[in-house]
Amino acid sequence: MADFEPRVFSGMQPTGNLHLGNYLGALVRFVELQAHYNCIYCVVDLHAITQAVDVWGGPKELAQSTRDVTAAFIAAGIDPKKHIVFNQSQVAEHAELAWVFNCVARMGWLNRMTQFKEKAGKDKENASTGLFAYPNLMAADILVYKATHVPVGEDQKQHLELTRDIAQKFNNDFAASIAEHGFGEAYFPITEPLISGPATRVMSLRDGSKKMSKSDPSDYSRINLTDDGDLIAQKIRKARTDPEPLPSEKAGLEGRPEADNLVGIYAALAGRTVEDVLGEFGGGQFSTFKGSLAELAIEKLAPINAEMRRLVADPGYIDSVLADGADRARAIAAPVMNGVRDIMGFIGGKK
Ligand code: AQP
Repeated sequence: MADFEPRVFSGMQPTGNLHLGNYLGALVRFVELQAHYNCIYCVVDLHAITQAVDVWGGPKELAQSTRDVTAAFIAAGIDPKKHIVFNQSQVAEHAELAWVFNCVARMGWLNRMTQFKEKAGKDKENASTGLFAYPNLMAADILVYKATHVPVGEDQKQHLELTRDIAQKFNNDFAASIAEHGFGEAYFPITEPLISGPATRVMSLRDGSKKMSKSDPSDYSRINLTDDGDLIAQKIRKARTDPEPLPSEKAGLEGRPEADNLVGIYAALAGRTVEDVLGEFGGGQFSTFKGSLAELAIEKLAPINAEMRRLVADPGYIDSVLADGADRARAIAAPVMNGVRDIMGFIGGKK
């Protein structure tokens, strides 16, 4: 495989408030990776509209959520000057490459995607075709920058495997044209998923078998980055648990998804191991543990919350960050897309 310049890309949907799952599963890692890579972080508004309008809320809510997610990125520690932060719809190459990938990916591949099955639910006939083709757009988001590393939560693993399959098929199907145009033996990298945030799968506070999600109708299922201290404490107090005390060993969490989730959240926020946390709280009542968890969550999230509020109060600044990021993203994406046009035989590729 040809050498590709290391580059990180990842995105988050502006479908509502970012929550603790987005934070621990992805955002914390986004921030760390800045020290080692050139990073591109995208607010994926074209993905948000794949769901029903009442889920993403309509035009005004979409604009607001896009600014909120951008504010969360910056408040959590992403530097939009050193790296790139922008919203997807400002760089048309994402949608253009996604169309080509619609023609590379196979129906059978997409039919296996569990996220579509979960989000479409029983009413598959009524899901948008965009929701079905979502993973092709995600592959385009990543590959239009030839990104080599993608930090995500566990739930996105399958989509990243599909991204790798699409890159491989494109490189194989058009190998002769890729070589003929001087791009060597592979045009797209086979991207590495980085699934290693402090908690790669945070579950709902109401149901330990469902992941914490922005679009869950119950606000008590998640801790939003915008929640104030009182609300965080209330949500943790009301989080579902079982009647047993906490175990002292990790094995004792088996078959107890709610307990497992809360202990995992504590460990991730504290930067400690699950064993260590159980060493402190094992044998005790949930109420004591929940009190400490609430304190810890408030301590970690309050500074981010305060900074988000400050940033959101200045939409002009947020919009200027997104515009500047989009210009710099486009400067990388445009030549990659031009190369695709040449490879595909589209006349007038070079601009
Ligand atoms: N519960 C989670 N635990 C760990 N990581 C998570 N991520 C999402 N939920 C969890 C990671 O956050 C990143 C951004 O995800 P997204 O907002 O683009 O979409 P999503 O995965 O579909 O998240 P939601 O909250 O479930 O959104 P809705 O409800 O709008 O679909 C990804 O890296 C994801 O893995």
